[in-house]
Amino acid sequence: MDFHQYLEARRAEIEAALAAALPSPPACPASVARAMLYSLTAGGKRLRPVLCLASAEAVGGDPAQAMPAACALEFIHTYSLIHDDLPAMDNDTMRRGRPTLHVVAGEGMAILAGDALLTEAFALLAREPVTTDPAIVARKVRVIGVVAGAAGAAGMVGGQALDLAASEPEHAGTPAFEADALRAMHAKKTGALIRAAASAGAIMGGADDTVIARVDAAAAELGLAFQIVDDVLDVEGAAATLGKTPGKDATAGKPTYAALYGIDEARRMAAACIDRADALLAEAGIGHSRLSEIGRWIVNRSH
Ligand code: GRG
Repeated sequence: MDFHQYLEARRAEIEAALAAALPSPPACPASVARAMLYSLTAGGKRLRPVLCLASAEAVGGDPAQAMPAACALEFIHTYSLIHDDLPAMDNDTMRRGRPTLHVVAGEGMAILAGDALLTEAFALLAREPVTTDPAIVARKVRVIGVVAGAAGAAGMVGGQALDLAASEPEHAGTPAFEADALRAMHAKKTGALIRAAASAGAIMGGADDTVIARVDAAAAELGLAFQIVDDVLDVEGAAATLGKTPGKDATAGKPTYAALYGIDEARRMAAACIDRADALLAEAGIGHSRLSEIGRWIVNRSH
C-alpha cells in the first residue's frame, strides 16, 4: 500500500471512530452534539490521530488499541481550534473551509462545544479500550497523564498564553530572543499535542521506555517542522487551499518562521527537522515505518 492509500485507509477508520465516540442525544442536548459534530467533521487532515495509530503500528502494536487515544487527541485539537478562533483569541471567521463555530452557533455554544470536546476526550481515554488486563490499564493511565500534560498549562494552553503575550507589540525582543521565544512557544502550542499523539500510540502499542522516548523526541521534530511549514503556507497559501484566512499572522504582526528566516531558509529548517526525526526513529529500530512517511507528508503538504 502506498502512503496515500495508507493515509486514506487510516482516515476512513478515524472518521468512523470519531463519529462513534461523540456523545449524542438523549445523553446530551442536541444543540451541543450538533456543535461538536460541526467542527469535528469539517474535514481536518487528522494528522494527530494518524500519527498516533502509525506510532502504535511502528512499535509492533495493534493500532486498534490506540484508536481511543487517536480520537481523544482529535477531540482536543478540535476544541483548541474552536477556542482559538473565538473573538477573544484570534477572532477568525473561517476554519477547515467553513465558517467558524462561533459564527454559526454563537460564542456561548462555541465555548461549550470546546469545553465538551476537551472533557469527552478524557472520558474516552478512561473508558476505552475496555479491558481488565492490568498491563493495558497501566498503559491507559500513562496515556491519560501524557495527554493531560500536553493539553494543559505546561503544554498547549501554556503555548497559547505565550502566543497571546507575543502578540503584544511591547513584548517584541531582539531577533535572537524572538527566535528562541518562537520555538519555545510552538513547542508548547502545537508541538506538545503532536508529541503526545506519537507517544500515546507507542505506549498503547506496548513499546519499552527507550523506544517511547525516541518516538517522543522524533515527534518533537515533526511538530517543529509542522509549525515551520504552517508559517510558510500562511504566507504562500491561498484561502481556498488552506481552508482558513491566509496571511493572518503577518497581518497581526506575530513572529513567524517565514518572517524571521525567509521562506527558503524556513523550508530548509523544516527539512532538517525531518532528517533529525528519521535519525531518531532509526536509532529506535523503526526507521522504515510510516512515521517517516508522515514526516515527508508534513513538509510537502499544501494545506
Ligand atoms: C485555545 C487552548 C487553546 C489553544 C489553541 C493549537 C492552537 C492552540 C491554536 C491553533 C492556532 C493555529 C492555527 C496554529 C497553527 C498550527 C495549527 C495547530 C494548525 C492547525 O492544525 P492542522 O493544520 O488543522 O492540523 P486541521 O484542520 O488539518 O486539523
